[in-house]
Amino acid sequence: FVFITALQVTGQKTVPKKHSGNPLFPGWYADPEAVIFDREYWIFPTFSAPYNQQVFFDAFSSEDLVSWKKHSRILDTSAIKWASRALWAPAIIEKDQKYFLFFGANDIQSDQEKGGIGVAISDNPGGPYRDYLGKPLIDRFHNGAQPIDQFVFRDDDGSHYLYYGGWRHCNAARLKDDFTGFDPFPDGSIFREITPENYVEGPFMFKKNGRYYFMWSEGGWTGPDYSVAYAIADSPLGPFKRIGKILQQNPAIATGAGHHSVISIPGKDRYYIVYHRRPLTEKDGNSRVTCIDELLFDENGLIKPVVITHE
Ligand code: FUB
Repeated sequence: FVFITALQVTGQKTVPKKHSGNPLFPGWYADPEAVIFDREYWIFPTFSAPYNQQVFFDAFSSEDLVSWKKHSRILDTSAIKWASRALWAPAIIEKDQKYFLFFGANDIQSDQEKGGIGVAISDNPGGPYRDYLGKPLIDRFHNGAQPIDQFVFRDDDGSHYLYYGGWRHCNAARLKDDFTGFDPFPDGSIFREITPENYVEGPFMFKKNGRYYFMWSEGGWTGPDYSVAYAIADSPLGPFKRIGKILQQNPAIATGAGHHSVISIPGKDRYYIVYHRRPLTEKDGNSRVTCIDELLFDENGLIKPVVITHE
C-alpha cells in the first residue's frame, strides 16, 4: 500500500509484471513438478545440491504464474526413518482432500541398499508432510529400472498409474486406491516395462483430446544435451512410439533443459512446460534453475518444439 501511494504521489503508474521472468524463482531447483490446486499454481522441485545436502524439499505457490511464494522445508529426511539423503523429484497428487507427495530417496544403486520411492502425506499442499507408509513403496529394481523419478497420473476413470524409472528403463504400475501398494495387471504382473526409444529418466504423462502424451528426458542429466522427447498413445500403457524431441538447450540462452512437467490453464486451451535448465555461466551438474515456457501444438495435436526464453 505504501509503495503504490508513493508512486501515485510522484505521478508514476504501477505497471503489473506480465511475466515471471526465467528462472521462476531464485535458487538451484530441478525436476519441477507443476500442478494446479484450487486455482493456485504449485511447483514441487528437487533442491539441487550435492546428494548429502539434498535432504529436504521446498515448494512454491503462485496465484498468477508471475509472483511466487516459497514454502520452506515441506518435507525433510528427519521425518522419514528410512531416508537419509538424496531426496528428489517429487510428484504430487490430491485425493479426498489429502496431498500425497511421492519422492525418491537415498539414490540406491542395488537391491541390497535401503531406499527407493516413498510417499508422504499432508492436509495442505504446503505441508508439513509426514511419511505415509513408514517404508518405501518401491525398494528395489524391477525390469532394470532404478526406483527414482516417479510421476502419478490420474486417468478419467479415476485409476492412478505410477510411471517411474532411471537407468534407461521405465515402468508403469497401477496404484491401489489408497496408494499403499499396487493392483496387479490382468496377467498378474505389477510392473510393466513401457520404455520408449532413447528413454533415460523423468517420465511425465498428460491427456489431451482423449490421447495420452507420454514424455521423458534423454541425454545425461549433468550434460548440455539433456532434453525432452515424447510419444502419443491411445492407452495409458502405450505402446509409446517416440515422435521426437521437443525441449532442448539453446546455446544462446541455457543448456541441459529437461526433467519437466506440463500444466494446462483451466478453461483455456493453453499449456505450459515447467522444466529445469542450466544457466550459460554454470558447468556444475547441480546448478539447475526452474523455468517455464509455452507448450504449443500443431493442427494434428503434435507438440511444436519449445522456444526457451528469458521471459
Ligand atoms: O535431480 C537428480 C536427477 O537429475 C533426476 O533424477 C533426474 O531426472 C535428473 O533431472
